[in-house]
Amino acid sequence: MASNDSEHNAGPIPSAIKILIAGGFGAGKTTLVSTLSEIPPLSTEEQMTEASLGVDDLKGVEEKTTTTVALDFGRITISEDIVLYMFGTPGQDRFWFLWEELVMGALGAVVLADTRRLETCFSAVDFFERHRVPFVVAVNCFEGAHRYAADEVREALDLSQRTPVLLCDARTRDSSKDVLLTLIRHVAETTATPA
Ligand SMILES: Nc1nc2c(ncn2[C@@H]2O[C@H](COP(=O)(O)OP(=O)(O)OP(=O)(O)O)[C@@H](O)[C@H]2O)c(=O)[nH]1
Ligand SMILES: [Mg+2]
Repeated sequence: MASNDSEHNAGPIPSAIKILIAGGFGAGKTTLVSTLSEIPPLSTEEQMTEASLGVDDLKGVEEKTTTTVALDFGRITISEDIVLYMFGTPGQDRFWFLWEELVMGALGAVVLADTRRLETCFSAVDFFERHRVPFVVAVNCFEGAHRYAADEVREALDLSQRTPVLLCDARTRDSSKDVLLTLIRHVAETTATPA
């Protein structure tokens, strides 16, 4: 049988790292995954209909017309031997059950906090603390919303000093890359010196 040269020269299979991009409804999770992904991201965006009125909490994000109903998926190659897979969680409370599936095998997480509704990321913080998954909090700065300092956010969310908090703009690549690098460093430190 003819051999396929490109297959033979492909080199070692890179290690895969799974991380979650989480946070409250409308915090910018889908945006962050698509900003960072080197492949066209998979997203499961659906129109919000009148059926969600009274079910989904739209306060502060009334202009939002679509929402993630399952997950976002993207990939970024860190080096020849490390590939990172990003899974964005759905933001609505009614899809909360999916988080238990998504967290399996995750090495770390980004919790996106929304400056317009900081309280919507409480449950994500709580979730990763309970599952002992190292996470960073990235405060996605929306125009016109109050600008919090990182330390104010740390205090409001009652985070330990070890948990990195940084401000970001999920729409820009450099800022989103900073978030990812901070998470990778934090995961490495946490693994080396567990709390
Ligand atoms: N001004 C501003 N807008 C942003 C930023 N990040 C996201 N957006 C916008 O906010 C809206 C919602 O972003 P999404 O990425 O869909 O939020 P999400 O967290 O995935 O939302 P759900 O999946 O419904 O929970 C989009 O219209 C984005 O363009 C940001 O950093 N600044
Ligand atoms: Mg989304």
